[in-house]
Amino acid sequence: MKITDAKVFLGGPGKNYVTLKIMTDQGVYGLGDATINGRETLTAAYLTDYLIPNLIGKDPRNTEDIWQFFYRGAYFRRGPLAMTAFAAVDIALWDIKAKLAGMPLYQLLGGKSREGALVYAHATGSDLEDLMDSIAYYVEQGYKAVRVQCGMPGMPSASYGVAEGKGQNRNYITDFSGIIPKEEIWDTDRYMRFMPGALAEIRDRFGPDLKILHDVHHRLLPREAAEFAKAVEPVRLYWLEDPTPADDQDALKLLRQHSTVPIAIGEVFNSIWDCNKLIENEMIDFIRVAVTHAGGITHTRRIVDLAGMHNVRTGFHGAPSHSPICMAAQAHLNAWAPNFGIQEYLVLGTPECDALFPSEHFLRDGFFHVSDAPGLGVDFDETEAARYSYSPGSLPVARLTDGTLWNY
Ligand code: CS2
Ligand code: MG
Repeated sequence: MKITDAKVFLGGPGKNYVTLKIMTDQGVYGLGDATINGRETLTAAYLTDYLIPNLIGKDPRNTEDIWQFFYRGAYFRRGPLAMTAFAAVDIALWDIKAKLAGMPLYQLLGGKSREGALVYAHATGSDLEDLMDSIAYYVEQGYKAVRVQCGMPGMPSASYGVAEGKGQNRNYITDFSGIIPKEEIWDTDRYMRFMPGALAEIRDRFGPDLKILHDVHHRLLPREAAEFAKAVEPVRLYWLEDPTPADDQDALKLLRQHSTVPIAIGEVFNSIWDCNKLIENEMIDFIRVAVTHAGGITHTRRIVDLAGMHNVRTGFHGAPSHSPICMAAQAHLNAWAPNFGIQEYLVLGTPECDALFPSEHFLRDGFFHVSDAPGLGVDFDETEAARYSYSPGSLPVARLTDGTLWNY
């Protein structure tokens, strides 16, 4: 069996999805995703200029050899762009393998460990009352878990995760007016004074059963994070996400000494080498890699297995910019993973998205149900794809009130 061709498609409804389609001499094709927010043209080029020419003629069933060929063959290993480009190829090859086997992909991973996978939605508000309405909206939709982000009184500019309007699929991250990022002003003191009280009010309003998640988005120094985690402990959060910059694997030591708040980190990680110490030293409770940014199914399941050995559960990244192909691949990993925790869920459900990526996956009562169709269970409509093209976009950057460049 041989790979005969591969194509990269750039664009999507309000998004710059990078979709890979690998074709074979037996007519079976596979789909992969190389979408990385704000750098999409680079992974598309990595695929077109380097990986696809090396794929032609190879046997698509040798997923491991092809993964090693690209990872070791790159010489300059790892990093977000390479691992995302490798991931697209890997996900597409697993799609082909599962289609050849006539099975949904999770069967090749070890079968189902659960029927539905718990998901969480993004509740957001320009102020606390607006956020309360957004939470109520998702609770009415049947969600058991919501992430809560809101604007803070007197904060010089919008804060991370604050979007206008209600309902799903609002874009509050990528600004499609070009690649020059907007600058937001961040005030840690104001956040430390406001957010613990706001989280406590949310717990009071929605009671003990709602799973409440909050994303600090890398904004606090280790000492501040320890103080903040201690202050929010009574709220019994489901998790506190990225309290400190993720590249400092020692930043959580102080926090762990002063608080038992569950910690989730990992969305900016691209390989097991970015998080092995955090996992082995049991500094986190949830690992948040995205299969698209962490080298695909072949590498992500190694991270899941290492996490499982240390009682760390999965909490895969699934931001508004993530492609339905990424979400489908994660749905299969979530159906299998013995140490599954929760899935961030925001993508599927728009008519345009469903037309471009038809699938039988579905959400019911806050649980995601993976399709039993062979392969990933998501398809790609090339006629629909022709409607979309790349539009330059960027993530904001953050500065402190004295102008110091800070973590977005
Ligand atoms: C966020 C992301 O969903 C999350 O947890 O941290 O939305 C993140 O801001 C984006 O993926 C950046 O592209
Ligand atoms: Mg996050």
